[in-house]
Amino acid sequence: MKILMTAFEPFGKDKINASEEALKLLPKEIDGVEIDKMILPVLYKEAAVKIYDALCEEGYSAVIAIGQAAGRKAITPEAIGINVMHARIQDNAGRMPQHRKLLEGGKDAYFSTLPNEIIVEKIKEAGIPSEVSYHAGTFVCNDVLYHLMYDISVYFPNVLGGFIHVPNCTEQMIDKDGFALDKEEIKKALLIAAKETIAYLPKNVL
Ligand code: PCA
Repeated sequence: MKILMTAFEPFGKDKINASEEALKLLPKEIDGVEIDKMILPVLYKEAAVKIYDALCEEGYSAVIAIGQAAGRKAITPEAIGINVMHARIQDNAGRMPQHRKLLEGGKDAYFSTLPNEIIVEKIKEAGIPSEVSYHAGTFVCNDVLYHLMYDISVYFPNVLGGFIHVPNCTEQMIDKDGFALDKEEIKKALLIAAKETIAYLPKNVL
């Protein structure tokens, strides 16, 4: 059995992305389950297509997509992806869609199927701030969550999926103020999220 964990390359003014820095620190295997890691481009559509292609090629039991949300003060599993693209900054191809739908005729929203409340409880027990978020924004992370859950509902109904936003990591705060977590702490939280997702999988897929 394998699960896929994705993070993002840097975007905007950032030289690094906290999600990528933390994902790199995770082991290749967790509780006997193989972890495939993938770094996604910060591109509307292409990032989501990369996950779809991976799901077609490999038999994943779960997909945990991860991204950075500067300004967040906690590890925030996202509950919902909405059918909106509206960019405040350019994606890495210079695109800035405004007030558009991700999927014409698509449902308004899809929910994550990760055990978000359990993940939050366990991360808090480890002394790391965490809460469920009900708004993944309208940039590329929301695109990935919406399309991942659309693809799962239509093509891969046995796969668990969802998205986790992480705060900035301390390395990004050299020339700015604001909240950040050590990348080792973020890694610890993501490890807990993976463990709880694995524990939540139906026993017959193990
Ligand atoms: N965060 C952005 C996209 C890539 C990332 O790490 C977002 O929240 O949409």
